[in-house]
Amino acid sequence: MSKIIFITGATSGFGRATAEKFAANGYDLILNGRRKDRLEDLCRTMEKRYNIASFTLPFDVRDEKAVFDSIYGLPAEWKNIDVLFNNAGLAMGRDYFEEADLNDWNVMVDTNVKGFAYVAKAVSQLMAARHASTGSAGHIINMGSVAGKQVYERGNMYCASKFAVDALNQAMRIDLLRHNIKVTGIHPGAAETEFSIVRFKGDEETAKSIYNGIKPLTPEDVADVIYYCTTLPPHVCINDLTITCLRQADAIYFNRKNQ
Ligand code: NDP
Ligand code: 8X3
Repeated sequence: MSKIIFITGATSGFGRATAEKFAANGYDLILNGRRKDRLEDLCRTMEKRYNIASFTLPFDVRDEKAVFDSIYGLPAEWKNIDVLFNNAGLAMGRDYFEEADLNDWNVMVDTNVKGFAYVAKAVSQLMAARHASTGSAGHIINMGSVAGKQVYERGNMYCASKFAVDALNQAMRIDLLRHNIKVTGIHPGAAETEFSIVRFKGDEETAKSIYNGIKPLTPEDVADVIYYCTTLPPHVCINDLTITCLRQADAIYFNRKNQ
């Protein structure tokens, strides 16, 4: 039986690249996101290209009932999840604190914190049950950010949501110890995905300017690191990992000169 990875936010960026990386290494895929057509296209492509099986699980992670019903309703053979890549998330807006849009704040907290926690809770229950019955343990990989390690100007609620991810990553590592579940937090810096287009609400010029003078991470760079974390011996767990491109030191400092 092949191993199974469940990826939230698989319609784009890190989620999509990670789906391909794991499929290329023989994993079967459970893929989530809201854009159903993209999920179905990706599943068909991965099945044909890598001869693996796949299952689409389209839901909005903010919808508590949809999250728990979808995950608990998985067919028995798909409940044996080896790896959860808890990745769905977004930034909305880049405004000064007092000028920020409350709707943007609500969407970020509902998605990056509450939705993130719903998915992890549902899947960790499945992993704990499987560990109790078969002894086989799972691995949860949580998508944080350098924005969850250091606050930057006009990052306010996005940074707060990713600080919460960092706290929940640490909390899961502690509470899930008794089930031998590995928990890994991944904290990338700037990577060129649809992230900035979403953050700047379709303003492609501003989105592009984020990467001026640097060669940012690619989704494939991050997918390679995530895959590596899952290849370590059973007794070894990477708890926390920050990755940036060469020209980014942390959430604030970039070397955009001497291109
Ligand atoms: P993308 O915009 O390319 O991908 C985001 C993914 O999240 C999409 O598949 C989107 O799918 C999904 N998503 C968003 N909201 C929801 C929701 N409510 N329910 C289900 N799925 C949702 O960006 P990235 O790949 O860059 O972002 C992935 C994660 O990485 C995010 O958590 C982000 O905060 C984090 N990150 C990004 C960095 C970057 O520079 N790019 C750096 C550090 C962290 P759909 O719209 O189909 O629902
Ligand atoms: C995304 C990276 O630097 O835009 O989490 O916050 S950053």
